[in-house]
Amino acid sequence: MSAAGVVLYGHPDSGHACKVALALALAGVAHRTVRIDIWAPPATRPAAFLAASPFAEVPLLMIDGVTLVQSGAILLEIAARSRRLGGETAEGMRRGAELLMWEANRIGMCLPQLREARRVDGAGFPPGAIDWLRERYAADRDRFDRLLGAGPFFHGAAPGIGDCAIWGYVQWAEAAGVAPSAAMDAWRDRIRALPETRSPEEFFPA
Ligand SMILES: N[C@@H](CCC(=O)N[C@@H](CS)C(=O)NCC(=O)O)C(=O)O
Repeated sequence: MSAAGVVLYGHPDSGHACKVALALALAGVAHRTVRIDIWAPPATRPAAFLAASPFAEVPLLMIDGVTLVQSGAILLEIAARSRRLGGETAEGMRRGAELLMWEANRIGMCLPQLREARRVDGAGFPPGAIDWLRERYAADRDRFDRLLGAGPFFHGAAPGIGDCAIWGYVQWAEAAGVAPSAAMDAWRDRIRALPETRSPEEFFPA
C-alpha cells in the first residue's frame, strides 16, 4: 500500500469516516485524505468521488485503484492487508468481525440517530422514536461494558478494528445526549491517549 495509492474520502462530522481514519493511523498506513462536504448536495461533490461511490457517502477508501465502501468492510480490509489491528491472527480477525457486526447493528445505529435528532431538534423523528433509541442505547451501554471486559481494549492489550468501529460514535455520546458508562469513559481516555489518535478535524482538515 503506497501513500500515493491510498486515498480516504471523509468528513469530520462522520463517525463512520473517523473509524477508518483511526484504523489507518493505528495501522501506520500512509495515505492522503480528501474532505467531502457531507452537508452539501451530493451532486456538488467531486466527480472522481461520485464516480466511485455508489451512494455518494463517506467513508470511501481507494487502495491502489480498488474502491472500498462501507466502514466495516473497509476496516476488515485494512486489518487483512496490514496484518495489524487484529489482522495478525485468525482469532483477531474473528474478534474484529464480531465487534464490527455488533457495533453496526447496535451502538452504531442508535448513537448517530440520537446525535442527528439533537442537531435537528427532533424534526422528522416520529413520536416515540427518540425514547426508543435511548432505551436501545441503555442496553448497548451495558453490553459495551461486557464486551470490553477487563480490556484495556476490545482486542485485549492493544486496540484493533473493533475499537476503531466502536470509537466512531461513542466518541460523541454526550453530543447524542446520553451518558457514557464509567468503563466507556475510561476506554475513550485510553483511545485519546494513543499517539496516533487525532481529532476529527485533524483527521479531515478543511
Ligand atoms: N453504512 C455506511 C454509512 C455511511 C454514511 O452514512 N455516511 C454518511 C456520513 S456518516 C454520509 O456520507 N452522508 C452524506 C450523504 O448521504 O449525502 C458505512 O458504514 O460506511
